[in-house]
Amino acid sequence: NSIKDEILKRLLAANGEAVSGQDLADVLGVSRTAIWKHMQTLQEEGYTFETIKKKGYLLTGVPNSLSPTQIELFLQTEHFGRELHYYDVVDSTQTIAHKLAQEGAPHGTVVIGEEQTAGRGRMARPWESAHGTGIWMTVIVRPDVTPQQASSYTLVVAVAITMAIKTLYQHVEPAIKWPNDLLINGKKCTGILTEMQAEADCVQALLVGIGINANQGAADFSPDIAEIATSLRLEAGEEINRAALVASILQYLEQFTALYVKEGFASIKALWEQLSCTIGQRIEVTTIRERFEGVASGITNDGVLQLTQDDGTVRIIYAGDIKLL
Ligand code: BTX
Repeated sequence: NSIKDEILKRLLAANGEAVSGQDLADVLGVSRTAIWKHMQTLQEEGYTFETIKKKGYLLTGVPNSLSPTQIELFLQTEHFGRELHYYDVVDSTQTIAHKLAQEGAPHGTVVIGEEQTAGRGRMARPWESAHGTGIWMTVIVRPDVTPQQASSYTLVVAVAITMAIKTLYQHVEPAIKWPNDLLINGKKCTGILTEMQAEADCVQALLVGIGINANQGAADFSPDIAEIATSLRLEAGEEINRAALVASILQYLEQFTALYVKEGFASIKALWEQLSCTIGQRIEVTTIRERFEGVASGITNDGVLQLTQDDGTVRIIYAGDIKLL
């Protein structure tokens, strides 16, 4: 709703000053009653105001929510996040995105839930997604690439998220752990789950699930993950504006996706290597079939991990979990 957004923009820009309802009505060309109705809606969304006699509305609090209104305040993309499906509680944003993609949702469509009751990671592992604390979202991407090429897209997403976090929280140092985690000080703060709808040689859609621990405190994680998980707030030492972070991620993602479609993963590889904590490390790899160790020696132009074993043989890893030793 654009009038409501305009009102909100003006209230935010007023920076602690009251804004007169009459002025708002005049500038936006609507009635005082219309303004009042929009203020009611904003209040329902969690914005708080004081009404100051003869002066107008004073904004006293904004919700830390991921409502479209909040995100649009920061959004600078062309496609990503321009169609936004926002829910309070969902089973998994992946499930909803799969359905929307099948129904033809456009490139860049985003699904967000404040809480997931059945959030999932790879291989059906559970992903903890408590209410209002994190960013639980799926982006529907329709890149013009083959299913084989698409396997490196998770790495592109990891780069985009890392860049967004570094831009907004300069003293936080996220590092990418191949293939789909971001660690801060060795603990997991973000996971990425990329699923695909494809035909033999054509990608219909990638469903890019992004889970970011934003405002959890240490006691908010279950005992299962308390030792291995962290949140941005714990690392940055400040409350995280989730809407601003979502907008920044979508902007980097739009940019890097365009580059990736045009020039392939090779064009992002150097940046990935720079942002990763994997290369040069001794690691243990677990695949569905086996477990082995070696030094992560590099990554190919397709995003495949190269591992040098102690006897000098080089193996390539398409999929699996790694542990930094
Ligand atoms: P993964 O398989 O690499 O990691 C899953 C593992 O991470 C779990 O087994 C558990 O040990 C740990 N874990 C679970 N929850 C958390 C958490 N909140 N913080 C840190 N560690 C955790 C990673 O899979 C991919 C996760 C994608 C999640 C997004 S959220 C939006 C979208 N919807 C959905 O259902 N999944 C994706």
